Amino acid sequence: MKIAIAGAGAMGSRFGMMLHQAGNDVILIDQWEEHVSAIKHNGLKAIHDGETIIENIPAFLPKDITDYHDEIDTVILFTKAMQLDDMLQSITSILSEHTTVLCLLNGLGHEDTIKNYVAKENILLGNTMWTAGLTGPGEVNMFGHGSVELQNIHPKGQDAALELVQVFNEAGLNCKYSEDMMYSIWRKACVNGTLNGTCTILDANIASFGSTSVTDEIIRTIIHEFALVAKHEGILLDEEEIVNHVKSTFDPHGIGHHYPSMYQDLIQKHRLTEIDYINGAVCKKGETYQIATPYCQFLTQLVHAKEELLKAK
Ligand code: NAD
Ligand code: AOT
Repeated sequence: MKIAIAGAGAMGSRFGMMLHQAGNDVILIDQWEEHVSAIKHNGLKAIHDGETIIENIPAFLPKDITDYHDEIDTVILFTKAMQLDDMLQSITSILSEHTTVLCLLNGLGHEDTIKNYVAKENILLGNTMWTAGLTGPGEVNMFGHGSVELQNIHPKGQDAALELVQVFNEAGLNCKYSEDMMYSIWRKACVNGTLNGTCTILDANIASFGSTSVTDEIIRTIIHEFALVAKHEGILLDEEEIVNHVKSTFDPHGIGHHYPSMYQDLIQKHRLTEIDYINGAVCKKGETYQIATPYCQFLTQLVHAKEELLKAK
């Protein structure tokens, strides 16, 4: 399959690497010049569970993608939430009526942005429990195991969705066709809503956050707030199952050593975060539905305060 990764940061590099290793025709698109240049000159380097792998994968800056004329079967969107609109604007030249676009970003509401650029028949929504971190230009650290879920938003997109599930599984990405992707998106939003802001403010990885005496109460309260709001949108979250799902990530032999992407952004790189698309989105919806979401609100405020203190950009 001919696949373009739109946003070849930590996760885009991981997926690009695994899909390329499985024999797909992959291209990477990213605006970070040093990163693209390093991949062009030295290949994409990954430390995969301690072992170094290098793959030569074509990499492009967005300004150069307009010169690219091969038909792309699938675009995988992997920017941060606040970068999605700009990315879609810069890749319109590679989107044909036969191009399927899969969104794997964390957070809520991305379909509204994508619908401005892509026909509904061509949109797939998904999410992933894989993790990754960039260690420098052209270098990605990938450890632990994960999974992917995806689904078409229009019945006409189902064949493309099922084909992509197969391509992902051939690449070892452990992918499942979701029968209810909006539920899956809210379930993953609960993972990020309980772990990303908290680990960022506490300067902790997932396992450390999981080890405190107050963690259980924090995650239950946040998940309850998500569930109250989701219910207003017709999505009935199984809170107990989701609490256990979040706790399953604490295992230090699994992905417990992962520092969430929000931590990587704000604490390590002084970048603005996706908090407004996770806990912040739940607060905003809560205001509309007149549901109090005090833990989500406080966490959103703390993360924004930290962004200010660190002069995040
Ligand atoms: P990242 O910041 O490492 O990568 C995003 C990349 O997109 C960057 O390299 C950036 O240069 C590029 N980009 C942004 N706007 C662009 C534009 N207009 N044109 C070209 N390139 C552009 O982010 P990430 O950690 O890979 O996360 C991507 C998404 O996946 C986020 O929604 C995140 O929450 C989610 N996620 C991350 C992890 C993780 O472990 N890192 C795990 C699961 C999900
Ligand atoms: C994560 N991490 O989604 C993934 O870093 O944004 C992130 C992220 C799977 C399980 C637990 C955390």
